[in-house]
Amino acid sequence: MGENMKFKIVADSSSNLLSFEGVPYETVSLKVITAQKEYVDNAELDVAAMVKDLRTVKGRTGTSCPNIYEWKCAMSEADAVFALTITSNLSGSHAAALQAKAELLEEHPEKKICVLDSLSTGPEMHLIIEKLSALIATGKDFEAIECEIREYMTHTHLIFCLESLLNLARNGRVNPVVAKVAGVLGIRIVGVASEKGTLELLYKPRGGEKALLSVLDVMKENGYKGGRVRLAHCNNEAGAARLAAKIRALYPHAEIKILPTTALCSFYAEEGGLMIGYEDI
Ligand code: X90
Repeated sequence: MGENMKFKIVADSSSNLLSFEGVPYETVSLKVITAQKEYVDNAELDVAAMVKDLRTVKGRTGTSCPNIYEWKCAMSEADAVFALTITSNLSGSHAAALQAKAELLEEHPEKKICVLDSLSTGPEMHLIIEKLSALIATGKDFEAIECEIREYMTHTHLIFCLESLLNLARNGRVNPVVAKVAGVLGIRIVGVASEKGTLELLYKPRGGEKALLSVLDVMKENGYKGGRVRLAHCNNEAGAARLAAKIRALYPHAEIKILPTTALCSFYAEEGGLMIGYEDI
């Protein structure tokens, strides 16, 4: 039974949650890499300084996911681990986590490890981590928690509203034809994480206000009923606050948390970018 087990949640840093209270929690870091520097997505990093550097950086820029060893270390000292990754369709993080699980189980067959593919990232992962923590707190056993979290994950969604697709396009994370049609720079894009865990571009709203309204429309169309919302922004506290106000105007009881993107999401969402995780329950 659950009582004597040491549980732990491990997530990659694309969740923007580098620490979490109440349950043993660790992040494994993705990295942002430029010709000059490597930025590790952890609590020591000055994200604002990185974002500033990125405005003027020359040459190729990219990212890398945590390796098998890093996942293994984070998973090692617990009896029961829930590991949550960015979508396996855009990053090698999930494959690395699965391999880490396989290697750890060979050494310690008694361990319980569940690797979850968020098919998303950022604030949708935030919701899943909070739910995992609540489930662990109930004292349920590992299998019951796994079953419930997988069910919960069918009720969470991600919308994004970006002002540039440049870094996504340059790094092959968005279909190049789609990126070309959308335009990459200076064009606002509203899209969602698709069922397959890829970027699906929906609208090119003219103006920031229209963009926020289409975010709200998409939320409603996808079944938002006033549940929890986690809103991550890259240097756009004002935009996040405006969106939160619009959500609250329609759903006064919505529990909304606003937080800044850390390194990985800041790189891809770019300045002004908003990422919205929400539940349809
Ligand atoms: O392994 C790596 O190097 C990381 C690659 C990450 C690629 C995509 C990150 C996107 C972050 C952009 C808006 C939300 C996209 C939702 C996709 C399902 C933020």
